[in-house]
Amino acid sequence: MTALERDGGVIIEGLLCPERLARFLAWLFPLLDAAPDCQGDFYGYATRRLSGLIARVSACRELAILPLILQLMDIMLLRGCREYQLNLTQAIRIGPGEPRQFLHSDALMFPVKVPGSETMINCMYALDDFTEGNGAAMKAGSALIYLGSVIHAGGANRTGQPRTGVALSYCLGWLRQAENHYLAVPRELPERLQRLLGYFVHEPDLGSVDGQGPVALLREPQAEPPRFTEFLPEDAKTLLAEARAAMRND
Ligand SMILES: O=C(O)CCC(=O)C(=O)O
Ligand SMILES: [Fe+2]
Repeated sequence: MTALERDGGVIIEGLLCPERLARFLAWLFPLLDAAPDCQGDFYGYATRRLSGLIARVSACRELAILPLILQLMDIMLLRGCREYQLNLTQAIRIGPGEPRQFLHSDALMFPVKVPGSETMINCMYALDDFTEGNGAAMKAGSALIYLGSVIHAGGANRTGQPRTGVALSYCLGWLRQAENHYLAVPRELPERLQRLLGYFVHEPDLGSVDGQGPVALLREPQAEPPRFTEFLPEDAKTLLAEARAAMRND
């Protein structure tokens, strides 16, 4: 069992080097400065949230595909799906005076339990120093990776300064994503990122367009209409091929 499973969360210190952190802040903070406070007893009233970070903050594209994070997701989420996806990108700036958030687990948005697997894993990157006074504890540039099932809450901010983090969560590839990336992101992105955003077919046959994988649709249209194709796991392909061959011999 990994430390993440045993403890429900792990902090990776210094995951963002100072240069990457500075680049992130330069893009994100002006957007947060201009954003209105949220309105909601869960989201808060002295808290600002900003989604669509893949489109808005180019530095977030690197963050979404950090090799160490994807290796962790491979271990954790491929237990419950054949390919996982980005669930949500959200900057969270908890302002002075915001009380402690309602205790919750982030995976509550998915009304299912999957035997042997989490439905989602969250990565919270600290962009400011998180302190006991402002509601949490880790240094800017560190990341807390925690299970979707873990009960937690943003702590009260009792200081005069805001506390800013960025949450990127990943979920099983056959679930609906919290963020509607299809409407939020531009069409031109690296294919790895497109797949991670949900432009893929989860085998068998979940999420195709005209019998094609959705990434094909994002590219140039083809002259000939492509053949309607099936998307099957390897073991199903083998079984079907054998069954078809046996029928030919009937
Ligand atoms: O920003 C935080 O400290 C946590 C926020 C949180 O848990 C949430 O909004 O789901
Ligand atoms: Fe949460």
